[in-house]
Amino acid sequence: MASIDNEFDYTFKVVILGGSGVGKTSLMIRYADQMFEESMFCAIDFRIKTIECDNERIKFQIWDTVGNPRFSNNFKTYFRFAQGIILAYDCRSEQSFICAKNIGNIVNQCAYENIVKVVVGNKCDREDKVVEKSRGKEFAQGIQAGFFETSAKEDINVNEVFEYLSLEIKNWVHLIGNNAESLIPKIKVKERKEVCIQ
Ligand SMILES: Nc1nc2c(ncn2[C@@H]2O[C@H](COP(=O)(O)OP(=O)(O)OP(=O)(O)O)[C@@H](O)[C@H]2O)c(=O)[nH]1
Ligand SMILES: [Mg+2]
Repeated sequence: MASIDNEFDYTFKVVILGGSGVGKTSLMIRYADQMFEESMFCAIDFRIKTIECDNERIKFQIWDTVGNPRFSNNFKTYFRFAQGIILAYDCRSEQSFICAKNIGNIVNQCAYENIVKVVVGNKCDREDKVVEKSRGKEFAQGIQAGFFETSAKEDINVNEVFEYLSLEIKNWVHLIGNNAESLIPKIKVKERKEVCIQ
């Protein structure tokens, strides 16, 4: 749940989902550590990043996931407690776009109704793009998500993704009250259905 502790006005949990190799870990590391490495291996892990937004202190707890579909059941566990989801695909891979759409369906069926979603077309620094921006936007609109093309490598739009999440999550927190306790009963979990990822 979105929670409030003594040092921060809010703690927001955000999960990064998407197919294998789309750059989930790279996006998390770029945002939290301001770094990019060509080759890194990282199993499910999280990073903390704190920011100020409209004079309020926000602590992001950012969860990375592994893109391999074998772990698909695991990531459902992650977004059940998250306030925000980043759904990433690789602009150069049609397959990763299809995978993001499948995951988007699962999110819409299983996650909290007011979860804030943002679709991210990563690796936009590359010229060999196969998924046009307009298709990414259309997909995002269809699942009521924000949309950005990003590059973890060149640091394009990564901060903007998290700014979007912080503003949108804060909006609904303000709508339903600042008391963390009061959030719990007001967040509805939609009916769960099993959906095959591939
Ligand atoms: N050109 C370019 N390469 C990127 C970008 N983001 C990630 N990569 C590269 O893509 C590869 C995969 O990146 P990861 O961050 O490991 O991808 P992942 O989604 O975490 O992969 P899994 O954990 O295996 O699911 C690595 O070689 C990265 O260096 C980007 O924005 N631009
Ligand atoms: Mg990874």
